[in-house]
Amino acid sequence: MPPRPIYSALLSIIITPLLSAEQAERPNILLIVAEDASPDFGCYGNTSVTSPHIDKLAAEGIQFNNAYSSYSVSSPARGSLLTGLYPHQNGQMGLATHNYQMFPGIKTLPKYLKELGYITGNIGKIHVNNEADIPFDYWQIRSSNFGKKNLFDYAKKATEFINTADGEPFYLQVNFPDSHFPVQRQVQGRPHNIVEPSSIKESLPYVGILSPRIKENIANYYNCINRLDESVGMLIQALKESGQYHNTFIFFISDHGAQFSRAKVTNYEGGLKIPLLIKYPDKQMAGKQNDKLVSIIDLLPSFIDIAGGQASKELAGRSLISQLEGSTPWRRELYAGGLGSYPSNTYPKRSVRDERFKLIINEYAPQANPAYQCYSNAKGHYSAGCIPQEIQSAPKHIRDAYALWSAPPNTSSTTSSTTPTSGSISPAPPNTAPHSNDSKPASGNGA
Ligand SMILES: [Ca+2]
Repeated sequence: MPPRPIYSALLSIIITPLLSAEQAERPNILLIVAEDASPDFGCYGNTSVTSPHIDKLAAEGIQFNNAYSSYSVSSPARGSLLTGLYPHQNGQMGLATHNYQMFPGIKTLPKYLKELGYITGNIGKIHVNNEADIPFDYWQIRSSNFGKKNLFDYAKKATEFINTADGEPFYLQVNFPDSHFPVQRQVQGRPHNIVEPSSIKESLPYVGILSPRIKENIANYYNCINRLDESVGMLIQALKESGQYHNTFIFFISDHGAQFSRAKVTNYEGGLKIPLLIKYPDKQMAGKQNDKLVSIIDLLPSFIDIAGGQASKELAGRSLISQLEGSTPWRRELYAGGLGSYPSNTYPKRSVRDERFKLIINEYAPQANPAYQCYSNAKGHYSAGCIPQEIQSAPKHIRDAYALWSAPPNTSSTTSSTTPTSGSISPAPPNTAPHSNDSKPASGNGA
């Protein structure tokens, strides 16, 4: 055997230890995406739901109490997740179902992470166009599965993907269908813990109305949350059985808020506020709470950070891993968009908020808001909306909040929102003009 050139020998001495160290520092990333779920979990203070698996992620990780989506409809929100950009920056300003799409050739999450040596997988719906620009190595269960059937398949596919990664660092995104409408009470025996309408004593804070019909919808929305938690439990169990749990960052979010009046498709708190939890591979952040303004646009920079890369400053978001702690200044304002999601519902709006106030621009005002009309018809995806008779029988300050949503001014500023009651319809102060504790509306469709 001829002697190896000396430079080759030196190179192997230099490179081998570096690669080993790099491998050891490259954890996996699991992103769990709920659908149309506001922060209605035990860890966020909801006592009507049963969410032990999600609560455990919070207990063993960091819980964000002021996390927001960029747009309260699926495709634009998920486009932000995949690009680290606001919808107007990446082009995905409406529903993929209605042929809205990102700008051709745009750089997306799997492109970034594959460059950094990660194997990338997606399970469940993506709902962003064009798929050619979202080149996951593995992609299974492409349907929306709003029927919520065969939920164990998501865990089974996760095991299959992790085996495919074969020890290489991986990014896996799992998109569950709960709690998108229809809000089924139970499907194939799930959830095991059923919430009955008779147990619902309070409306959702931003809805403010509790008729028997709304009560049943809220109970079944909570059943979706319970079913989602069971799905998360099965997925975490699969990760543990793969042997990779100890070396995986687990993120949990929703794409945007629940589909009730004054929530999804609006720029109110009920539409934009989302849960966000991060469980580190170890327990260094266990039990931490964070109140800073964070967003779905911050996820991609966080993943790039974990993977050992450096996110471009051209991205709108920032890493929640290395830039949130310490003395680095964090943002003081956060933005959100809203176009209407599909042509017949077009009603553009933009909002910006700080820790106390939100400003919403309704570009088509004083034209009536089509989202209000959709919800008041209470059909299809909007079936949990409040109908005119329910609104008319509500106290005056609630009627006024709905009237404001129906026909907003062009610009409205509001009190805000980082408090536990944020987004709620607060009691009208005596001898003052009634107001909503939250700002103006939006329009759009579900998905
Ligand atoms: Ca959605």
